[in-house]
This record gives sequence, C-alpha cells and structure tokens, in this order.
Amino acid sequence: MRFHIMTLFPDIFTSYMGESIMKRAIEKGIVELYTYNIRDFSLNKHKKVDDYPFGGGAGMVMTPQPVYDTYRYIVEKFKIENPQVIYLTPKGRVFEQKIAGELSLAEDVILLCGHYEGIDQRIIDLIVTDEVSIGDYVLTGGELPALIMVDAISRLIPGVLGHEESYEDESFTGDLLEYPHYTRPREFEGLEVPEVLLSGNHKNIAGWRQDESVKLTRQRRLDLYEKYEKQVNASKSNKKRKNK
Ligand code: 6GU
Repeated sequence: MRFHIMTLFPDIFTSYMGESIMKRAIEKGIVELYTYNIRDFSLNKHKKVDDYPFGGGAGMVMTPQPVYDTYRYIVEKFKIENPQVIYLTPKGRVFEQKIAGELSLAEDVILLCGHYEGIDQRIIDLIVTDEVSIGDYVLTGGELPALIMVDAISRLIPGVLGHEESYEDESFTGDLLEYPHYTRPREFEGLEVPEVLLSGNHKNIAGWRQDESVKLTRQRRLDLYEKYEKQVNASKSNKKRKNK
C-alpha cells in the first residue's frame, strides 16, 4: 500500500513514521510513504503557494497551480489509474473505523493536506474524490489528520501488527469498547487484579471481558451500545428463524 502525502510540511511525517509499528511496516515493505512538498511545484518566482481570497475576508487561500502540478506528478510517476484523492478538512465526512477498513484495501491513497483558510475550490472540484475530517474541532492544518489516517489504515493491513488477533477484540471492530487490561504485579498500590483473570478458566475470562465491554460501552457510548444491541437482537431472531 502506497500513501502519497501532498503537504507544505513534509518533515512532520518523518518522526512519527520513523518509530515503532509504522517504522516496521515500512521496513517490511508493507507500507510505503511518499511525501511531496507542494511548494517545490510552485511556478511562482518566490515559490509562493497562497494568495488573498477573491471577495475579501480573513486569511489566505492555497493557490491551485502548485497543488495541481504535485498531483499530476504523483499520478504520472506511479501510473495511478483511478486516483483516490482525500482532502483533509473539517468539512469532510467524519473518519471512522469502517472508512479505515475500506481504504486499507487500496493500492494507492493520495492525501491532500490544506493550510491557511483552505484550498481554492477548483482543486477540490478537479482532483479530490473524498473529503474527510477527523472530528468536530478545528486544527491548523491537515497533517495531523493525515497521520491519524495513515496509522489507522496501516494497522489493518495484514502483517503490520504482530498478532493477527490483536485487532479482533479491540474497541470499535465489534461496536463495543475494549475491556480493561492487567499485567504484573498482581497487587499495585493496594489495587488487586480481578480474580477471574488469574483463574486460568478461559471461558470465564472471555465472559468477564465481554461483560466489562458491554458495561463500559453502555456507560460511555450509548450510541455504540444501541448499535450493538440491535446487532445482537438481529442475530438472535436470525437464529430463531433458522431453527424453525
Ligand atoms: Cl481533516 N483538518 C483540519 N484543519 N481540522 C480538522 C480536521 C481536518 N478534522 C478535524 N479538525
């Protein structure tokens, strides 16, 4: 899987992608990350990439030429047939696990990071296929959201995580938040590890974890809990139907 990041600040990506699981995914060749400095493609003699908004108003707008030429360079160099270009913007649809799963199947993903007040609308009309936000708050640019997407997508690609089962139990895959984890020591600052986890009874342990997940989800995320309840009810009535 190849990520292509169009940005004015390519250095932001080197530190995060050079550590831990992301680093290993790149070393293994499962993930490839290419950054492109949009400024390098500016035909302006001062390498300018922004200008005042037509119609007036606060802030600057990224000009279309450098972004468009960066895009053309990527698509031609890698011979990408149906380029998927995601523009990171608070106006986009909110990123969630399901979108990460869908994107993890793609060969190439191009991420466009905006800055200033935004990008000239004609770039969005011409090359952008999807607009994505990471939540309802405003950041100064699309770089952190791009990193978040790269991380969430990469860890779903087979071979990136050590244990294939690592993502089966986790928060969100099954619409439930994850149960609590404990490691040694058995007692810390007067707090004990729940007895059942020390019992060696795997059926009881699985039951306890399921119960904790359901409890936590109901307390914290009624929206997810209701989705989960619906699924449970649907599968129950499915079983009944089959048994008739
Ligand atoms: Cl994708 N960009 C910016 N600038 N702010 C955001 C965002 C994206 N998602 C949430 N806030």
